[in-house]
Amino acid sequence: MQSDPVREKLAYICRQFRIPGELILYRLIPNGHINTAYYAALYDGKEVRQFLVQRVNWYVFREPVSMMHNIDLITRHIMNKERTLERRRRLHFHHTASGNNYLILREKDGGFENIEELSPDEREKIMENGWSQTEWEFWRLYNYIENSVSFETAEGKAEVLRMSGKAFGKFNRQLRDFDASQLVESIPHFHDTVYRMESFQRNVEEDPLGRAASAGAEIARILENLDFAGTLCRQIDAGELPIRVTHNDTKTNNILFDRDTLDPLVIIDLDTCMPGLACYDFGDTIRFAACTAEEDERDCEKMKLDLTLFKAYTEGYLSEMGGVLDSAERQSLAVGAAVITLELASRFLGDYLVGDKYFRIDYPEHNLVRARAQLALFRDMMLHMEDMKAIIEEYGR
Ligand code: GN1
Ligand code: MG
Repeated sequence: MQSDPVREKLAYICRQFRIPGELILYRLIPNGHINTAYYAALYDGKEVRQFLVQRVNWYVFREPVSMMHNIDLITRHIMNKERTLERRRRLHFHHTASGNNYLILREKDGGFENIEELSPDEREKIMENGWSQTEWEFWRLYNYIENSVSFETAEGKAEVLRMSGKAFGKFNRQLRDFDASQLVESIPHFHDTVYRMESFQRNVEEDPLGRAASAGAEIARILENLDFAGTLCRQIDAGELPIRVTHNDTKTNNILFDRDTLDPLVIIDLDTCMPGLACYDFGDTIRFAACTAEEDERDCEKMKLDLTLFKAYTEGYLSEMGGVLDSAERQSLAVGAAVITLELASRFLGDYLVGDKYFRIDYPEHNLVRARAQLALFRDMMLHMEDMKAIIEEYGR
């Protein structure tokens, strides 16, 4: 039989996480721009068990061990609230023999080496600069949620948006009494839009690959909106918006729904759960799914805000969070959608300028195309700001 290095690595990882049986099937799960995930099925002679095996991008998540600790605390907090033990409604991370919910490995001598085999001193050295090398890899393994489905876009379905709003609204509500001081910021300044704009301006000035000339119009569009970009940061500084614990990456593909009933089962990708604003979570789903084209649509004419989908999401979200948000927060929701969209445009474009180090790309100008699509959506959101606010008022009453 031909050797298959991916299969061998996944089989090794499953053994380290003490999963019995033989790896009979795996496939790459293509969504997500940062981490790399595989579906894996193992058969132990009696039953088939299915898992998600995921390599965490250490360059992006500089303190992955702390991040796994965050996730552990958050999933436990939610579990305690829910009192439901149904396996399909929770994320369960498996542990290695030394009790870690992660595994750090490297390829060695045609096989693999687990960092736990090294001395504490050697381990510490690797952990310190783990993000800046590619030799050591950070992996985790959790339960695969059966008969579930996720949505890359809402595909025009208002019901998907309504249910997504309910799911993220409930998630925000469940975390309202979570003590944020327990969390390590997995990515500092993640939605600090002022900081993001400063980094972007630095990327433009340095222009290390000479790409800025090919993106002049897009750069100008971002720079002319610097003041608007700072809106939420100014409100935070003025103490006008309360800091909550938020998900911060609320794309609809981060919710697993029951395939038959569309019941939201579980929210995944908790990597960026950190202190944040309610409007980040509200806004990022709007950006991703309440629109008429995909995040990387090449034809910007096709990219518009879809107010029917916006309305559906608002209804779902406020059915959970309506009684929790104060009036300043409610008013920030529509602005949040536009700020998050502009912020992501600057992140995509900044990454394009420095050589695509952060977001995975499928073709050379992918990040530029993504930035253009986000800017088109941003423009349409600004045109419909008052419409968005009116819908929020309607459901927020
Ligand atoms: C990244 O990896 P993924 O697809 O969950 C990014 C988000 C962006 C998103 C855009 C850690 O999310 O912030 O909004 O791409 N995640 C991180 O699709 O930077
Ligand atoms: Mg993510």
